[in-house]
Amino acid sequence: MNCFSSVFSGGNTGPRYRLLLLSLGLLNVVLLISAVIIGIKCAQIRQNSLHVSHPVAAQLLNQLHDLHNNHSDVIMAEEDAKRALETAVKNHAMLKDQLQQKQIINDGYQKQLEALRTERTTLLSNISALEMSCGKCPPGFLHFNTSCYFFSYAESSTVKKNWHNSRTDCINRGSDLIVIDSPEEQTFVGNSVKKMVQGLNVWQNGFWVGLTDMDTEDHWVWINNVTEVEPRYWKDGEPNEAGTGEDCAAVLQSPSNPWKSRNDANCKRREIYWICEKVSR
Ligand SMILES: [Ca+2]
Ligand SMILES: [Ca+2]
Ligand SMILES: [Ca+2]
Repeated sequence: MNCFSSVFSGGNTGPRYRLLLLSLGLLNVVLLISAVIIGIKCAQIRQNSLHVSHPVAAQLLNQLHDLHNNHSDVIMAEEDAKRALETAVKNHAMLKDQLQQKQIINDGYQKQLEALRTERTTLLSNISALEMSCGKCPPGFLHFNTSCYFFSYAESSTVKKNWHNSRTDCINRGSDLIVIDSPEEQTFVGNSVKKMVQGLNVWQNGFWVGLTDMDTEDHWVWINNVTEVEPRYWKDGEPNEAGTGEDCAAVLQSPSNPWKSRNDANCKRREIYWICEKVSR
């Protein structure tokens, strides 16, 4: 039998009931006191906790604030760095363009310099040639070895004559039509003709020389009565005595083979340039 059954059972219930009520009252008092004490302790603990956590939170807030400020500074610094980089890239591109422009200008100067050097070399060569030939040939004549030469093309590219009138012009200049009597002279004439009429029609821009077969067909004699026995100077297929007869010789441009430069042409009908020769002083 438990306490409650013993309390409510039997006839002697008055003192037991009062004892029970007293016990419950004491228990309530004890519980109340305990609750009050616990409440006071909790309040104290809470208050202490607040006293402890408040400075830490403030410190954390300060640090957070500092971090926020630092983050803003970093962002601003990053933006400044971006702008500086963009400016540097633009400056680099501009400098690159300027460098390329200066390179182009420099290349142009280099080419002009090379051209001037070449021209200087040519002028020095011409001066040397002029010094060597100075006083040795009349005006309009070129000096080579022991002779002076007049190329009519150098005086006029529009005046052309037949063989007879060409020889007359040479005689009027105190000379005669050229007599080519050495390989060196052949080379000199070939190179000179090439310089003057290269690119023009070959057959219509030749130069009369003092060589004919007027007296005996196919017996070629220079105007100084020396017979030409060298066949290698004729162009391929020449002399061919074409058409109404061809008894006078001319030198034509022959870039591919300077030795094969001669052609026989009609002395009276063909009008071309001519070359005079006279002994130098
Ligand atoms: Ca000669
Ligand atoms: Ca002939
Ligand atoms: Ca011919």
